Amino acid sequence: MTQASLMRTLDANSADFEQELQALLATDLTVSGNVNSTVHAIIADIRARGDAALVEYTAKFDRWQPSAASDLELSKTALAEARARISEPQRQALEQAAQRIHQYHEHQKAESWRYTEADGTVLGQQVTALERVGVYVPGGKASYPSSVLMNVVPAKVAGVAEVIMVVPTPDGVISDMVLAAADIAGVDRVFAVGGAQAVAALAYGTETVPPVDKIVGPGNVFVASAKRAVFGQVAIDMIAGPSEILVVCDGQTNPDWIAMDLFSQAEHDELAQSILLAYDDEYIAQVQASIERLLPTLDRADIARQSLTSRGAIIRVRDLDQALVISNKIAPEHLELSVADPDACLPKIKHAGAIFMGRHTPEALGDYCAGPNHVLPTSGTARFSSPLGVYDFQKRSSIIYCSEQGASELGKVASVLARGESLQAHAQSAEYRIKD
Ligand code: HSO
Ligand code: ZN
Repeated sequence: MTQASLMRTLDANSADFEQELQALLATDLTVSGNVNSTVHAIIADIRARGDAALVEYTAKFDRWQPSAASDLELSKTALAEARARISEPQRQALEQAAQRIHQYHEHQKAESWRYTEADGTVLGQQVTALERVGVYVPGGKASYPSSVLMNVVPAKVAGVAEVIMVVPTPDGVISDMVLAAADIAGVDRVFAVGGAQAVAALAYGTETVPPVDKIVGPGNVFVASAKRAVFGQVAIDMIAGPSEILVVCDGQTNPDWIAMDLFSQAEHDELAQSILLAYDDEYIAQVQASIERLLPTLDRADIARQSLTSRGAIIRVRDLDQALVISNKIAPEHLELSVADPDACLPKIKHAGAIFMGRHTPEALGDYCAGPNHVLPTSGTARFSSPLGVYDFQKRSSIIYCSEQGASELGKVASVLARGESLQAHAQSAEYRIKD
């Protein structure tokens, strides 16, 4: 491992690479006991005192005093006004992104299905939408209008009847772009509340905030801890870890492009992780030079530098095949295949949240407007989970409709199994339907 350049360089063929890789990927996401106990107290208080507690926490944590709980809700007019206030290019970009995200997610809709057996028995699956969903939108530095679109649009495409958005308004201030995005995405109601108190209000309901069936959307440690605590009362989406990008490059992409792609994750936060896999020493040196030259030009250079030096890496691999093996071990949230023939790589990719194919597909396009969702599995969880999508807002009911003859035949099977389990009523219930 060399430390001369800003990002550490690892050699995939060195003896201690496996250990180095494990150390690189290690994240400590344990939440302090203090956070959890604060969150549990807030949830209990919201359950006990409803709106009164919600107003008090908002005054305390967001530093503005609602005169009544009804002040917490933003009117439809307020959303429309925010949409009118933003610039024309901003409005058009949000509308275009929303339209493309909508179109992509239309393809994900699961349809109900059924089939009929020879004896007339019908079996199937009926798909229904969740009725009411809560979307948490963070305030402050991670308040992204694009995330409003990414969380709300799939819910709407699924057919969720009511989408309730909560967003903290520190010092009473709220972003017009966030409100405009909410309006464009079709949010039904918006409450200016945040933190664990907002999650508790969505989970259990207060006099003003209606209880929802599922809560989605990113948040700080308090929000994440609250989502974990209310799971079971409501469904939740995955709890996102820091953002990651893995770039695999064949050495033919402009090194400035690769440097900027790595920065695009690194600028999110100090814990974000950007990794490059490449196999040509000369090319690696060129990317390092681009990084050194371009990093100081970023507004968020400090955050990006911290992320790249503490969690970033350039890994020298033997060839493309070795790069893909390592990529599967990492199971990255975002995988950029900056190579001549990304289609040839695709069958070898087993785990990745989103795959960006070829030199002309930077992750940033997927973050905003390509169409697929930017809420993706992080920290290696792409091994077993998928991007947020329409299917996260749908559920399935099984359909069983026996014909007389079908019930008679199945009754015999069920009877034997039920008696084997010593469940007499089950057996007799089935046997009553057996025709002699
Ligand atoms: N890259 C982030 C999403 C995002 N990027 C929002 C810009 N705005 C998710 O990993
Ligand atoms: Zn991003």
